[in-house]
Amino acid sequence: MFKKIFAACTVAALLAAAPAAWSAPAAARDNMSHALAVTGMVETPLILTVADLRQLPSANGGEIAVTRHDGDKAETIASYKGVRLRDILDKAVLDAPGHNDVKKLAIIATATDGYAVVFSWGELYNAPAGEGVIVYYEKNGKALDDNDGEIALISAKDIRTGPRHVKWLNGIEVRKLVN
Ligand SMILES: Nc1nc2c(c(=O)[nH]1)N[C@H]1C(S)=C(S)[C@@H](COP(=O)(O)O)O[C@H]1N2
Ligand SMILES: [Mo]
Repeated sequence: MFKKIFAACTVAALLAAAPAAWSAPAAARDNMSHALAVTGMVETPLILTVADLRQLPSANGGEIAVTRHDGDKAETIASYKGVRLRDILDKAVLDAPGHNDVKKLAIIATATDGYAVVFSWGELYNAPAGEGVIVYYEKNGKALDDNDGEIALISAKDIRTGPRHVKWLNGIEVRKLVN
């Protein structure tokens, strides 16, 4: 089930990458994300593990190329399975009581290595892009490995899908940019 954030130590314990018992050669291993924290302007902050994400309505995607900003192809994903970012935000309930509050919200997706990308309420809820913004936990029919796991995000309708492809996703922060 979904847990509210009651103690900072719980957050720290869940989000910290577990130290490898033996010296890991791959840097990617240390970046593994074990949970997704939904924080900021939400009524119910959440910490979601892959097991929690599996309980939300799933959104699946077919073949997609991950292209870098210069057009080079980083990888081709055959299929992926996850949850629409919108559905996660709806679970947490946006804290925006005023008629115009939602329009001032930025939604920031962060990763364990410090990478971060920005979305707006407008594009997630009121533009074609929102349909394709998916937090995923399976790629090509399998759980995500060290290279981008356990949780990642893709914005499938972006022109170049690389920049907002977030590997090792561990945070969704909702921030009100304007008072
Ligand atoms: N966590 C994280 N995700 C990331 C990045 C990163 O540095 N950290 N780089 C992004 C960029 S700029 C691109 S183009 C794609 C593909 O990058 P790659 O070539 O390193 O796989 O991953 C994206 N996701
Ligand atoms: Mo990139």
